[in-house]
Amino acid sequence: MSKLIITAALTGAEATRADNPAVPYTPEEIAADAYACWQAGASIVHIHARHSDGTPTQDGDTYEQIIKAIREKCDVIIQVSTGGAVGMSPRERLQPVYRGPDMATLSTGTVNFADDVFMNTPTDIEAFAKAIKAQGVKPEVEVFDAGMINNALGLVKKGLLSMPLHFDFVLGVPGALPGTPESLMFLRSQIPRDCTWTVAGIGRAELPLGAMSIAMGGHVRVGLEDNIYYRKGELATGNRQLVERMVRIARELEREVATPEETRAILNIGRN
Ligand code: KMH
Ligand code: ZN
Repeated sequence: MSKLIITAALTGAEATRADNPAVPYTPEEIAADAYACWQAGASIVHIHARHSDGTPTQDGDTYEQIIKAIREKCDVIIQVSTGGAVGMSPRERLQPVYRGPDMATLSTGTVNFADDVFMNTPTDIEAFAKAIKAQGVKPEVEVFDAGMINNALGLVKKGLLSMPLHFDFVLGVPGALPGTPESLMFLRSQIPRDCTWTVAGIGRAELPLGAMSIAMGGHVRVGLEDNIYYRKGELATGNRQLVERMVRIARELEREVATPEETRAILNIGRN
């Protein structure tokens, strides 16, 4: 097994401080959390931006501030969201790709998202893949439903994505694949063997699916974007606490945690 890549999904677009007061909003708060998670063992941070009132934004200048503030502190790998928030236009969503991140997410299908629809038309997916490739940014394919794997492999055939792909199985979004071991086993069975994968369990699925992935040789994503609780009825004190728990589980399972440099080698970052 390779060393374990831990991604910290710091902010997201959905959870607010009314849900958990530790959700970071400003570039300074996001950078401070990125640094704390890097110190704890995360080698990638997945970034969304917010206005100071907490509403989500894909504004390029705000992302640039976040990226600069993080890079001043540490060498953690910076992955920007191109998902943004439900209802944003594709043009709006793509802005951070042009601000010098190491990685960017690419959702390869449309999916129900609680009471909303997270729209990703075939035309838009291709445009996103082209932009990510043109910027020399490493894509992470976000899989909320099984058909999204085939859609990504179709983009490889068209020359818009390069193998080996790196997948993120996002499991437990209401309206999408449930956060169960069966979902994870199935998705893992559907990707080519040389591809890498991580799992983002939503809500209460974060802990069991993370532990399962560590044992299976996958990678793991945790953070307040996906889950605001430490355990049932107890809010997480912050992103760092969720990363620290995964590091402890990895140690118990005798899986070493990758540094950012090791993660760059595992994911071929900078070679796309
Ligand atoms: N906020 C979700 C609608 C991503 O970051 O690429 C989409 C999302 C995926 O979070
Ligand atoms: Zn996200």
